[in-house]
Amino acid sequence: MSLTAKDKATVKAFFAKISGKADAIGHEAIARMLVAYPQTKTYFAHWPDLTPGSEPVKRHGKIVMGAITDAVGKMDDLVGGLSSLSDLHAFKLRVDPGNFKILSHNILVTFAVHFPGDFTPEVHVAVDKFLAAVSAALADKYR
Ligand code: HEG
Repeated sequence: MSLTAKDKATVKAFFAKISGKADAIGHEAIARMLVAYPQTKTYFAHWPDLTPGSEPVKRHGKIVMGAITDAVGKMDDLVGGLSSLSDLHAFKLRVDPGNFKILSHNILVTFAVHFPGDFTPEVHVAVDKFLAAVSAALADKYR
């Protein structure tokens, strides 16, 4: 399951390509997650508005995509690099780690919609492996 050197290079090249649209991608991925998997809304009950296009959804999309883009630079040590973020999700936010897979799915869908040409099967598998590795690192502190 770990990323090969080729996977890592593919992920880096793809994220370089999408960087200008990262905020919009993040927004759409979070918006899709909340609409298509409404059970995820429980974690955001404190937001005034959870609908697509709302300020909190936009803000959170930007924050999450920023953290994922940052993780691209930490691919050789995701567990170490994401340790404080894992701590936050495990002990403060108490997000069930199954939700990481749900968000990853919505990110992949959003990439496919916005970059149909660049999101080849080869990119798909490399980015899927990367998001799974990010999710595993985020779940590292749970027990
Ligand atoms: Mg999490 C906050 C990253 C999945 C629920 N998330 C955050 C923050 C970051 C982040 C960077 C801000 C941390 C801070 O304020 O210091 N989240 C992040 C990543 C991923 C992820 C990289 C997966 C790839 N988060 C995730 C999932 C859920 C969730 C699947 C729930 C379904 N995150 C969550 C909540 C907050 C954050 C409830 C606090 C949001 C707020 O109150 O603004």
